Amino acid sequence: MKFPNELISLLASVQWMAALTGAGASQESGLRTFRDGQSGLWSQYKPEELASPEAFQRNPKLIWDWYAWRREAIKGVRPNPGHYALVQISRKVPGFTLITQNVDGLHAMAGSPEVIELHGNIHRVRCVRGDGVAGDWEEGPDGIGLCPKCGGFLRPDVVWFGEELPRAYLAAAFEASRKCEVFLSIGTSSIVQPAAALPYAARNRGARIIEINVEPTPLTPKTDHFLQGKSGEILPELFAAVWNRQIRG
Ligand code: BV8
Repeated sequence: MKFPNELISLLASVQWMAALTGAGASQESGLRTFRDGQSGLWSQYKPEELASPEAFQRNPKLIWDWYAWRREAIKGVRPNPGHYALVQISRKVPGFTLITQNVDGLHAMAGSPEVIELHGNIHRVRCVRGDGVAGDWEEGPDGIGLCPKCGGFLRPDVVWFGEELPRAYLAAAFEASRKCEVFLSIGTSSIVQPAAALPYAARNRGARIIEINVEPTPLTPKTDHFLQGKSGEILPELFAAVWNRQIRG
């Protein structure tokens, strides 16, 4: 992809950058996106219907099994070149903050040193009664994880619709968005709040907004650069166009 010179010189000198990723950033690792991720038995459900405390209350087994199916689908999935390019970019930008809506853990697997996981992580579970986080767990007679401390149900350590995001993570994400000179929105439909408000918080402080997506989103009209295409292709090309040039001096 040919990048505008203005974009290349902007990035070559940037000191503060915030990047927000969505399910599209993991799509080229072979993970279907959140909205079109349902297949087989699960295609009869909308993900938003399942990813909620009410759904778990109503039918814990169904929800527990949905996450077990998703964990299974993620097994063996590896980061793609887009994840690795973000690790490279973080080494070039002194004030770089990576924020993700994804729960797949692929950024950490790619080597990103710090990731703000706004919506939690599907590989972790926690007790429905408290905050104890278990890495592995016993399952009860109905196949649902049981808390080793209180014996109550375990649940995935993710943020469901209608649930508050971890306050410290959200505060850190807004702080980075307000401080950055460049906000990079990658592979997200820019619909789910409060994550979708982050680029606007950056823009309101004068940051330039760059979006990478295979199709326009509600954010696109507000961006300074809309790079249409796959993030696993565009991010490595963008890194080469900006920072490799610096390496050659
Ligand atoms: C909150 C974890 C308040 C779980 C997720 C009405 C009723 C109830 C709530 C609301 C309502 N209206 C608004 C709300 C708020 C709600 C919300 O925003 N709803 C939306 C649907 C309108 N938000 C919440 O409920 C949040 N909590 O508001 O709490 C509160 C406050 C205080 C106290 C108490 C309560 C919680 C939101 C978090 C929900 N959890 N995930 C799980 O994963 O199971 S969100 C879920 O959707 C995913 O994690 C994902 O992050 C998110 C958005 O999806 P995307 O990542 O954008 O993925 P998507 O599939 O949508 O799009 C993929 C994009 O990639 C597309 O644009 C596509 O074009 C692009 N793409 C595809 N391939 C590529 C690509 N791009 C580049 N390269 C490619 N190769």
